[in-house]
Amino acid sequence: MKLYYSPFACSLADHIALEEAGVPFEREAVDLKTKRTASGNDFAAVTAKGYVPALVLDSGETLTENVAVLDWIASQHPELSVAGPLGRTRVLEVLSYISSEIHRSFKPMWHPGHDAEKVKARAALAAQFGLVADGLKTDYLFGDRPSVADCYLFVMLLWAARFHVPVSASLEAFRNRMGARPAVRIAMTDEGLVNIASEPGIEQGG
Ligand SMILES: N[C@@H](CCC(=O)N[C@@H](CS)C(=O)NCC(=O)O)C(=O)O
Repeated sequence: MKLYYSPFACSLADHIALEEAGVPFEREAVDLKTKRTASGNDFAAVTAKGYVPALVLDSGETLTENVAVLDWIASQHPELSVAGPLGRTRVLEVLSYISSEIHRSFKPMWHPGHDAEKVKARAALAAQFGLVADGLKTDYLFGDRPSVADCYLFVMLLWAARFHVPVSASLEAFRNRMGARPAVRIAMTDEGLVNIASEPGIEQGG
């Protein structure tokens, strides 16, 4: 199994989930501007979509789209899923909200200029994170251990810190809690992410 990622991109969620699962996997960085992989290959040969994450399974099939990749990881590793009749649906509900609302709202932040759009995006994000904070009643979204949804939320909160989006004290505490997990430290170290909130050199994402 091989994860194609870009440092500090949304693929960090999948990277963290695979580390949390404790499974062996290969990983290769992708330059999102040139669309070349670290070994010099054309990323279009992996996925014509040209964006990360892409997870090549041992069967040779390639999965794309964060919601699908994270759902697949949870299906293989029940400790990262949520039990009960509505468990999987609730996780998909959060993953979809993060993907289609929060992740999308960050788009203007990744591009130079567009100051008015950034002001609007920051306000939208503050409201969206507020909704998530209202639902955070335990250490993690669904109890006392993280699911794949927490991995994705954590990455969005790193982006919030990077782009000065205000979030609640409860979400800041969640970010610190996730950030202290050994699997998260490993994934972030692998991606060369230290002092990420103030890291000015990382511009590929969104
Ligand atoms: N629909 C995709 C979007 C993934 C996405 O936006 N990936 C970004 C990094 S966070 C990317 O690779 N952008 C480069 C590009 O689109 O050219 C998903 O949800 O997985």
